[in-house]
Amino acid sequence: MKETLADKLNNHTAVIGVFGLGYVGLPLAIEYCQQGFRCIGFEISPKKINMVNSGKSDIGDVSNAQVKSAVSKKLLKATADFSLLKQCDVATICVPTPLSKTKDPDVSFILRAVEELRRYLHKEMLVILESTTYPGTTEELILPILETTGLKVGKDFYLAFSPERVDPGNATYGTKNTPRVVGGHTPKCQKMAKLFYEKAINHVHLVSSTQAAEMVKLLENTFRSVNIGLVNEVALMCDRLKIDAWEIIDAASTKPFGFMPFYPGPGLGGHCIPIDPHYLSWKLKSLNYYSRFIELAGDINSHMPEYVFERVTRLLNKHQKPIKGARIVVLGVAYKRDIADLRESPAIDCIRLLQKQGAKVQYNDPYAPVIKMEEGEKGMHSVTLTPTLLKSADLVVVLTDHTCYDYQWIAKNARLIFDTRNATKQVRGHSKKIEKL
Ligand code: SAJ
Repeated sequence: MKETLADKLNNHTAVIGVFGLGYVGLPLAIEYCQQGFRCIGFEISPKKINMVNSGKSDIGDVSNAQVKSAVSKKLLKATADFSLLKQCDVATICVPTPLSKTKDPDVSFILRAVEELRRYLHKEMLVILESTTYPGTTEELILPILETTGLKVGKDFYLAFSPERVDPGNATYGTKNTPRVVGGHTPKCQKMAKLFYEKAINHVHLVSSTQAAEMVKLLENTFRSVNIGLVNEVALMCDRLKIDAWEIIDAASTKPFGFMPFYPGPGLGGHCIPIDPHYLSWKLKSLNYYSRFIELAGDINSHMPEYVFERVTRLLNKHQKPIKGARIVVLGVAYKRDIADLRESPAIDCIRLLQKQGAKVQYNDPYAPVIKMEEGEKGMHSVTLTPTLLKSADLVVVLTDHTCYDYQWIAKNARLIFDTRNATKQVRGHSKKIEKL
């Protein structure tokens, strides 16, 4: 009697296929290797394939030792040979879902993975999409492609959606202890997906459909984008009211119920929060609904670099220093603290705006030694932070509040600081030279 998928999951002989060994796929594969499952990572990047197979990780949340251990135990291998999908009992799709130039969803990575899956789909296979996408993607886009094989969903193979919830750099929550939301296309699909995730993840939360699971993720990230947009607008209001926005937010945070602090910043970075809500608004537009909150928050957040530029110009003027020729040192260019990721980083937009008006900008970021600016723009290298560098700057701008910086030392040596992250809140004795967003 052929072993069922349930049997293979229960005796840990199921082979797990992971499309995309990025910040979602690699931690997921490692989790399953640690439970003794064999995992095959399907990658299009030869560099990534060689790196993983030589026991190395380029993902901050996964150590080289973890990859080396999984590879040496022959539990993990990376490959571009999609025919190995024949050996897989589960296939999770963890590929990027960016926006196109016209701000429409770009599901081409998902489609490329599903096309390969179609060629090797077999009975008792479980397919799970984890990439963040608009409600309906799993049922309207993926299912029809897989059913061209003649296999029936819920009977021959199983299909589910479970949103990834990776928070890069989060030392408390990782793949294993972050609750998983799972929606199956049929009850049997859901049952199999639940059984799969329970083998490596502490808590699984079931919802009634793949659309519901797709919508959960978009609510989570739209919630962040809209609240960050709100607090960025509060910063603009407080600027006009001559009130310290950070003081207001800290005070509001003393309310033990009904409030959750978000903080102003130079804009929205990362590959999720600036992008995911537009997947939702795009889908709703196709249903003749205009998602006002999403569009408004997107507008406010995307204009924060221009606001930072306006504040910097105003501050330099106050010190009789024109922006043109001003020597500016930027601290931190990653899209958020204590990580190396530069994707959609608003810091780069801020630097570009300053350079465009003739400022002489240098940056320091211990996590980002190089910034590859756009086509035709000169790349930049992180400069070493020295007292001389700080003293010679007309202005030091904190754009990313890495915790490795000694802000007291920076304030001691800098002549003037514009702090967009309230990173200098613990600094004593230099308040006259510090202005905050
Ligand atoms: N930001 C602010 N003010 C805030 C919070 C964030 O300006 O109060 C900025 C950050 O500096 C960053 C951007 O927003 O540029 C996104 O920040 P983020 O903390 O949401 O970080 P991400 O995008 O790396 O991770 C988020 C996850 N973060 C948290 O839950 C804390 C989570 O929403 C998702 O797991 C993840 O996106 C994802 O993959 O969708």
